[in-house]
Amino acid sequence: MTGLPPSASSTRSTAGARSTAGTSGAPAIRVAEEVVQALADGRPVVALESTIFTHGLPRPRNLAVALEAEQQLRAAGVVPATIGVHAGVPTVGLSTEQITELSATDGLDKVSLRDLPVVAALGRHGGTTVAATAFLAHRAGIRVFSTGGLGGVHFGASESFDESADMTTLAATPVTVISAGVKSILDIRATLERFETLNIPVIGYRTRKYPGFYVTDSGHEINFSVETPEEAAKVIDARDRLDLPQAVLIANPVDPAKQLPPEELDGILARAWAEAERQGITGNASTPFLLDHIQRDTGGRSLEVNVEVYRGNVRLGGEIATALAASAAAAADVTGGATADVTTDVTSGA
Ligand code: PSU
Ligand code: MN
Repeated sequence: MTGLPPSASSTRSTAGARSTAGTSGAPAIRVAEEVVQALADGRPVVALESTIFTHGLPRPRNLAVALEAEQQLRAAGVVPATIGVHAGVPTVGLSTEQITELSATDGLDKVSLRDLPVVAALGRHGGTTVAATAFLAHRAGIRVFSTGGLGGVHFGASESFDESADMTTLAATPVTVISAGVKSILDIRATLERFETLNIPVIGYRTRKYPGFYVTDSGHEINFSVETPEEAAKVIDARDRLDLPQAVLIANPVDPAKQLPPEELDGILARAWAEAERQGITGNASTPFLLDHIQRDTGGRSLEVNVEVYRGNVRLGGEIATALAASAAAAADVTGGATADVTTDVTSGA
């Protein structure tokens, strides 16, 4: 999976050489040269989202966390690709200057996949959600994406229909997403059911307990776990050889010593919901509101857990990307580049 699909073009080619995008001639997606090179060389790359620092974390911590994640990956020999929309350009591999600008801009858009053409056309800045980030990462040829918490099914969704497009997008986007579960404010049971319906595999990293973002164990069981990055890479390679279209979700729990006290969580969430209801906060404004409430309610402890969760996912994303790069290199050695997808000596009688 090296090289760029036709819709993407590198920053070097924005002048036109590899420009492919429709009538305007401007590339639809800008991919940083460093990312293009790393992918072409088969070196590990990890995508990072931008909603986490445009909408998820308070200033000035947001910028520090975004830059730290990039440094963490570089220190592990992995190329980071922070993804967002800068002045209408969906960008895979934002520069430090662009990340700094986005993290300090007021009122910028939270961009899910449906919003992408709109902010692109209107030339706006935006933080990309898991859905939009996964789409852009995949279009650029990146296989691994680390985030904090995924979107999912909100409580009361059977009436409100409030379900994140993260889920349906991941059903059709064959990347690997490392998270610590879904956002703490969601209906986790319903979200796990939805992942099942959408054929999205959920795999615990060294656990069969689905993590609860702020807490190590949400109380929900999952069917499978892997013990090492190499084992995760095998699952991803198997998905690709089967040519399945959906993401693989790796659920990576926060260290139990660093979680919020689990016995406090229900009370914290109940107070946040009650306040959102009192103030009439709904729709995609709820997450920032609830997270901000939780942060103040916990005297900043939730923020520290959030940062810790993200660090853990960035670390594991780097390890899995490295394992995938090694397995791709080994496969190229054995087959001289060609991999057989279908073998004819299948003996089982169906
Ligand atoms: N997790 C957080 N804070 C966030 C998000 C996740 O702790 O802000 C973002 C992610 O970008 C995720 C998005 O993709 O929320 C989902 O939003 P919605 O439910 O509106 O689709
Ligand atoms: Mn929603």
